[in-house]
Amino acid sequence: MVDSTIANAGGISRSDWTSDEFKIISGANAAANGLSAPSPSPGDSTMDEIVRGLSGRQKKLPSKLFYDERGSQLFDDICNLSEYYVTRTETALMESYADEIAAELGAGAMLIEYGSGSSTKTRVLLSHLDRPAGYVPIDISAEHLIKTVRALKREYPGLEIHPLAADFTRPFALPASVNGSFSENPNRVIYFPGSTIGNFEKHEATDLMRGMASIVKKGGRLLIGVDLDKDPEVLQRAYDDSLGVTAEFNRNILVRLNREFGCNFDVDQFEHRAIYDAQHSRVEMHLVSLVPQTATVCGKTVTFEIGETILTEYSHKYTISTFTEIAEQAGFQSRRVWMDPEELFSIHLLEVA
Ligand code: AVI
Repeated sequence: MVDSTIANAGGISRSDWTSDEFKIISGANAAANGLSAPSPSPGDSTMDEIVRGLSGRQKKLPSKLFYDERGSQLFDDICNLSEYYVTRTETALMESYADEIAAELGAGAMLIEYGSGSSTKTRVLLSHLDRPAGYVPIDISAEHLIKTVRALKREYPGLEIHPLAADFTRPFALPASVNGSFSENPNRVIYFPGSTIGNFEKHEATDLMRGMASIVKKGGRLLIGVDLDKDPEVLQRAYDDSLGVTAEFNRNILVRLNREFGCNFDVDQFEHRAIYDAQHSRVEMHLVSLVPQTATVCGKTVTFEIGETILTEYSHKYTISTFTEIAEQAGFQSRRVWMDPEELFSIHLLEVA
C-alpha cells in the first residue's frame, strides 16, 4: 500500500484517474482544509479555451492538451529519439553537475516540480540532494503521476512525496499535507526541467515565473532547464523526427479532443508540420488540413480550408541573456548557469531577489 495522497486541482477530471492505492483530495477539499482552492473562472474552462482557440484566424489548441496518458507516453518516446537532443543533453548536464547543483541547493530542500512527467531528471537530483525535506511532483496527467509516484516510492523509500494532479498554468493549491511545511521551510525550491518554459509565449513565461516567485518567496529558488537557440536544421530534425513519433504526438491531440470533448476530427486528414521561426527564435508545431473539411467542436462547426493549420505548440529557444532578461522581469536573479560544451542546453539556478 502506497501512503501517498494525490491531490487534484486546476480542473483535472477526477473520474479519469482514481487509483485504489491513492487517497484523493479534490480542489474543494483543499479549500475545506483552509487552502485557497483553484477557482475555475466562468468562461475559462479547457473547453472554452478549445473553442476560443479554434475560432481565431490562426486556429490554435493549448499544448497542455498533448499530455493525456497516450500523449505522455509518446512524449517519453520522443525523449528517447536520437534526433531529440533536449532530454539527453539536459540529463547528461544534470549527471555531470549533480554534485555542484546539490551543493548549491543545500540540505533539507523542499522541492516542488512543475510538469514532473516521468521524473527522470529529478531522480538524478534526488539521488544527490542532502536529506530533501519532501518532493511535490505536479503533473497534468494523473495516470502518469500515479505510475511515477509508485516507482519513486520504491526507489526512495525515505522520501516524503506529495503528488498533485494539476494544470500548473492555472491557480492551484498545494496538497494540505505540504502547504504549511513548504512556506515554513527555509529551503524552498521549484524544479522546472525539460525546457517546458519554452512552450509559453514570452509574456506567459514571465507570468508563470512570477507565480513561481510568489510561491517560493524571497530567498526561494528556481532550478530551470532552458533550451538554447541553435542551427535550424538541428531543430527541424528534433521536431519532425524520421520515425514519425512527434507527428503521432501532435495528431494525438485531435484523438483526445474526439474522445474527451465530443469532437469529430478526421485525424488522418491532418498532417504534422514543424517550422522554425528565426524572428521569434521558436519552433512552431502545426496540424495541416489535407482537404477542405469541417469538424464539430463542442457543438460548433469549425471549417478548415485545404492547407489551413492548427497551431498546437510553440517551443521557444533562448540565449543565456534573453532568458536572464525574462527571469529578472519575473523577480528572479541569476545565481548560476550550467551549459554543455556544445551549448545546446542550459540549466539556470535563480533566486527571488
Ligand atoms: C515539453 N516540451 C519542452 C517539448 C518541447 O521540446 O518543446 C514538447 C515537444 N514537442 C515536440 N517535441 C517535444
